[in-house]
Order: sequence, then C-alpha cells, then structure tokens
Amino acid sequence: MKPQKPIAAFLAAALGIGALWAGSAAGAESLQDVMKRRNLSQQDLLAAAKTYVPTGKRDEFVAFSSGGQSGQVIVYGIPSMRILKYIGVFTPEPWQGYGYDEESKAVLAQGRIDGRDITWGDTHHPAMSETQGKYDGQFLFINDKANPRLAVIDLRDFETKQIVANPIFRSEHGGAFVTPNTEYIIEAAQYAAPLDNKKFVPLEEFNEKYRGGVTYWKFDRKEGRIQTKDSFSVELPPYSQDLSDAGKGPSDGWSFTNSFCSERYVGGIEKGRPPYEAGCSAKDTDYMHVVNWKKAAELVAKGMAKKINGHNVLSIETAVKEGILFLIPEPKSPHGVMVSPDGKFITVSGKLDTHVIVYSWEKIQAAIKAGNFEAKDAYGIPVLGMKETLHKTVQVGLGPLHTQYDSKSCVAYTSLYVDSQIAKWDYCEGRVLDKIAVHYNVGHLMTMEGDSMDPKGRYLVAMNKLSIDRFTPVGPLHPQNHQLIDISNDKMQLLYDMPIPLGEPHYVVAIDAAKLKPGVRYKVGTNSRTDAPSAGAVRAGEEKTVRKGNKIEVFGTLIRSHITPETIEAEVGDEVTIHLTNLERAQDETHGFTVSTYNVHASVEPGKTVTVKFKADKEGVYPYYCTEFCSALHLEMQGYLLVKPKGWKATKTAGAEKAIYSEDDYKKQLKKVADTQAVIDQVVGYITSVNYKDFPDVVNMMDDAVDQLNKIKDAKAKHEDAAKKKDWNQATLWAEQVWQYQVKAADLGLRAKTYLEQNGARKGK
Ligand code: RUQ
Ligand code: CUA
Repeated sequence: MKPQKPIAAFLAAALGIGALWAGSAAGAESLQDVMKRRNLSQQDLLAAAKTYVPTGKRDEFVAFSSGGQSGQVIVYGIPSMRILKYIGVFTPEPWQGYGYDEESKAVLAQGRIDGRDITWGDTHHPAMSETQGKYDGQFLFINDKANPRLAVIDLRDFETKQIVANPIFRSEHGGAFVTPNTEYIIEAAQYAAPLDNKKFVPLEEFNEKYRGGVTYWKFDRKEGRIQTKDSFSVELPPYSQDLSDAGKGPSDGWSFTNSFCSERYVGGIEKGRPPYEAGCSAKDTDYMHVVNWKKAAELVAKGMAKKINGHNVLSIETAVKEGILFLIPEPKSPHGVMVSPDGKFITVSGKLDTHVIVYSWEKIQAAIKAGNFEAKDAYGIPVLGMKETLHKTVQVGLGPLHTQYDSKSCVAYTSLYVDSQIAKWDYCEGRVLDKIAVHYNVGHLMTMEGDSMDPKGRYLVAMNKLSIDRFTPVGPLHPQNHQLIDISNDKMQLLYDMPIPLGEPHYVVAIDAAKLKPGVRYKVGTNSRTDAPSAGAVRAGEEKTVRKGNKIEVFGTLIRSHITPETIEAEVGDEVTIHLTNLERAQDETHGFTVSTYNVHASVEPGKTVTVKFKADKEGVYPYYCTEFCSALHLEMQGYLLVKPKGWKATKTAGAEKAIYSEDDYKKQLKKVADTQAVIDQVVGYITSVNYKDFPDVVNMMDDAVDQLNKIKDAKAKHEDAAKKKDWNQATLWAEQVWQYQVKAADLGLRAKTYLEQNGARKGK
C-alpha cells in the first residue's frame, strides 16, 4: 500500500475538489466529512476512484453478459458496472418491440423446435467474433442450453438477427465458442440423447443409441449469418459433453470439449439405484475430446458425412478412421477448458479436484503423430495418456471451475467455486501467485478480452452464484453478484459489487470499448432484422392505406410529433397490418408504437421500418400512440383505430363544428409565429457562422430541422386562405400548425447549437 497522503491528494484532484480536501467551512461537505458520515475507508475511496465514471465520461470496456434464464444479453460498462442495455435474444423483450413486431417475431420463429414456439432460453456463453484470434467487435453469439439453439447478434445495432436450432441435440452447453477467424461457432451437446429423436429409445440402450456431439456452425461474415448448409457435427460418445474452446496459433484448426459423465450413468434412484451425482463421479477421470475441425470440414466437403435430420454428421467411426478425434483423461468431473492466448496450453479443472491441469499442445500433437495411445475407449476412439500430454498440475484450491488469462505472459486466473476465491497462478512454472476472496461461490470469471489471443488484463469480473448478505434483501430470490477486481497489480483488489437482477449470468465477455462502432440510425426504410429495405417503407407524403378484401395495410410514418395516418378505419374481423417508418435522422429520436389491447409494440429508431399485425376481432375504439417521450408534444402523437361493425354507415358529416376562434386568436398566433421565427433565425445565424459541416451529427439535425421548416409553406398557405374566407377556426389551427413545425425546428437548432459549442466549433466555414 502506498502512503496515504498521495492517495488523498490524487483523489482530491481526481474528484476536482482541490482546496476542499482540507475541510471546508462553507457548508459543503468535505471529502473527509463524507468519509466519516458514510464510514468509508481509504481503501473504499481508492476503489471508488478506480470505478467511478464521471457524468459524460465513458467506460473503458463493454461487457456482454449472459442473461441466464432471462434468455437475454445484458450489456454493461467496466469499470463503472453501469448497465447499458438488455438485448432480447431468445425471449420477447417489450422495450425493443422484440416479439411484438413482425420483423422480430420472424427471428424468434427461427428458434422453433418441433414446430413449437419457445419463448425463453437458458443462455450460458456469449462469444465475441474474432479476426486472427482477436476481438473485432462485429458480432456476438450466445447459446441456449435448455433448447439447443444459438443466436447471432450484430453489434452494428445490438440486435438479434438470427437464431438457429440444433437439429440433432436435445440440450447443449459447450457453445458459443468461436474459431480464431470466426470460421465456425462451436456448440457441444450436454445431455446425451438419440441424435435423430425420431422415436423413443429406452435408457437401457443408452450406451448403444444415445449420443453426444459437437456442432461447428459455419459463419458467413459478409452476410452476418450462420449458414446451416455448410455446418456440420462430429458424433461423440454419450459422455455428457461440457464446455469447449477453439485452438489458436499452433493449435488452430483443433477444438477441445470436456465431458463430466464418461461413466455413462443413467440414474434411476426410483428403481433403487444410486443417484446421478454418485454415478457420474465414480471414476477418477473423464475425457477431454480433441477434434481436428479443419480436417473434419474437409471430410464433410468430400461428402463423408451422413445426414441426420438434414444436417451433416461425421460418425465416430469415420472420425476415428480419418484420425480427427482423440480423447485425453482429465480430472474428475471437469468443467472449464481454456486454451492459453498463445495456443500452446490447454487448462482443465475438475470440480471435485483441487488441481488445474495444464496440457501441452506440443505433447498432444507429438503423441498423436507417434500413434502413442494408452487405450481405446468403448467406441474405438484412441485415448492419449494424461502423463504424456501433461505440462503442469497446479494445486489452486477447492472446486476450480474456469480459467482466464492476463495480458502478462504465463498469468492465469481460476475461479474456485467451493473456496469462494479467485486464484492467480503462473501456468508456465505452475505456481500460485495470489488469492482473493469473493462473495460467494464463483462460477465463471472473466478478464478483459481474456479468452482471445490478445488479453487486455486490467480488470477481472467474478460471476458469483450466491450473493447471500451482499445486498439489501429483496426476498428469497437473490440477485447474483458480479464482483469487479483490479488485476493490474501483483495483489488483486476487490473494487465493486454489482447485483445482476435478471437470471443467472453464466459467462461474460468484455471488449475494449473503442472497438465497438455501432450506428445511430438506419438507412431510411430498413428492416433491421434482415438489414434489407422493408417492403412496408414509404417516404414522407407517400403514406397510404390499402384495403384488399378483409386485409388492411397501412404504410405510415413517424416524425415528431406526428403519426401518419391519424385514423385507421377497419371493419370487425379485418386483418390489420401497420408499417411505420421513422423519418427522423437525429440521434436518439426513437418513436414507439402500440395499439391499445392488441398486444403489439414497436420500437422505431431513426430510419427503421417496423410492422405490427393483428386481427381487429372486436368492434370498438382503440387509441394508438407513440410510447417514447420523443418531444414536447409526444402525448399528442396519437391516433385512433376505429373498428366498425360490418356494413356500418356514417350518419353525421365531419367539419360541422361551431366557430370557437376569433380573428383576434388568429392574430395572436401570427405574432407567436413571428417571434419564434426570430429565434430560429438567430440560431441558424450562429450555426451557419461556424464550421458546422464538419460535424455529421449536426448536419443530420439540420436536415431534420429543414424537413420541418419545409412543411410550413403548405400550412401557411392554408391559414392565409382560411383567413381570407374569415374561417377563423381553420386559420387559427393551421397557424398553430406552422408554429408546431417551428418549435420542432427550433428544438433541433438549439440542440445543434449546444452540440457545436460543446464540441469546439470554429467561426468561419
Ligand atoms: S457454466 S459455472 Cu459455463 Cu454454463 Cu460454468
Ligand atoms: Cu414519438 Cu413520442
């Protein structure tokens, strides 16, 4: 620990309170006062200074956490641990309209299995796309253990684009893990089952007919989608495969998958047999599967795979014959398998062992080349000797689960579930360097880009399964606890507890924030789920409603503070489809859309086109409105769906209102319009006096403002025309509409002006 004075001085400076540090008599609390009042130690302050991200500043890393049983992904910043977003993946997510608009329903529908909608997922392992073994910030993949599926999220907009269901597994766990250039995304089975699942097979035939496997999903980076037709699986024995990892560097082209029940135990406590937990941990070792996926892909290309449920599968027999599948004993009921950044070592830890085992890739390869096998398993797969392939065994503590790597060479971190600790250790020399207590029962752990070839060190997050006494109680179901640990020094320092209140997040990946370059708007008229132009898109002024038989299709638009159309008329029983395009270009000008009681919702970000569809099955009156507070007149962003009985005829004519506005009202409106124009002229004067064209965000805001101002001409002609006819109602309201356009333009102009002032715009163009 450094002397206290410099820390105090540093903090005072960091917190921008310089002179206040000595204590202030001016009524404001000093740092010391706060420390005393809140009972904070110097250590607490240091941790706070390491994690606090002042307003307007941003985090260094962005973490993508599995949302566990929520079937979502949680995005948060490191070191602040502030949640930035939830991404709907396997589960409907109303804010994003995910599962409530047609475009996203189509994505969720890809995840149907046996024709069944599955609206939840047990997400475990997110994986970042890689280029040459390094995170590239383009795509995120995540698995669903319960219903074997894999999802693709595009990081240009943080939206789920694709879900693929595994055609031959009933559950999976060893995914998602990517190969170093994201050629494939690996997904290994968990609980063995007959691969085709066409008919019932009794447990008595487990050894013969139940199988595990590992699937290699081919990823087409240009399309940003998994190509199912070029994907394949390698059949594996029913050993209960667990986690996987892809080789890298010298081990590129290979993959590694654990197993935890090579005993092939099938339970049956009801029949007086010992339970699963006993049967599955009877042996001292299980098997790590070593697969040459590059060669496997070549065999598949040569047509050596058989088709099961339309999917390419290389049988165990073929895999053995072609020399692409091997087994290595590994310690009792292992869990994580992690390849070191240089690709030379593979670390495995047995949940019921105190050791981590480091295998040497060089030795594994040598043994394979020499045909040095100690045995064959029951399925004829060659088994390499543990001794022959071992680099080091390191006693790290009780219940080692997962390992991550540091930017410093040879340094690794392993989570100790039973001990509730993180062990820092040297995998080259095989010794423990440091340990720190976590709260409690840590599962995965994660270092910054720590599973890539270029780990960034700095921080570690411990994903604790229990939080017991850490947080204000919220009932029997506790949040989980992600603990942030500083790993930049020799000794680890615990910095922060972050409650995760949404499912059990198993694994997290974190990427250097600078690598993420998401967009802020879509090209106008984009279907964000397919990245293609939407057939429902229209430009301003082209809005229309089309009726064909009992189908009504609305092509509408959204722009502050207006939904076009303002009324939708239907007959009971009609099928109503509403396409909406957000015409805004300004950043963060999202509109939402819902129709009362029809269970539809859309989030329509700038440029996006979204479709909602429903059957207007009950006559009545249904307001629709914008669900995002987008502008001062957001509440007026409304309309009515009128569902009439069949054959209904209007008996009254519209526009027969009495006069409620006078010439005086009209004149007042004109004065308001003139005053506002003066403000607009002033703002525009400022903006055009500086180099605003150098700021794309401002150019977009100006475009939107000009759009608004352009609409004035029409409204102005209307109020002048009405005034000529002394129709003061129409004149006053159309003049008011002119003012509405002005207000929106002025709002944008002022925002642009503030932006320019804060971002160092210069005088001159
Ligand atoms: S899990 S706590 Cu990766 Cu599914 Cu280990
Ligand atoms: Cu658009 Cu509120």
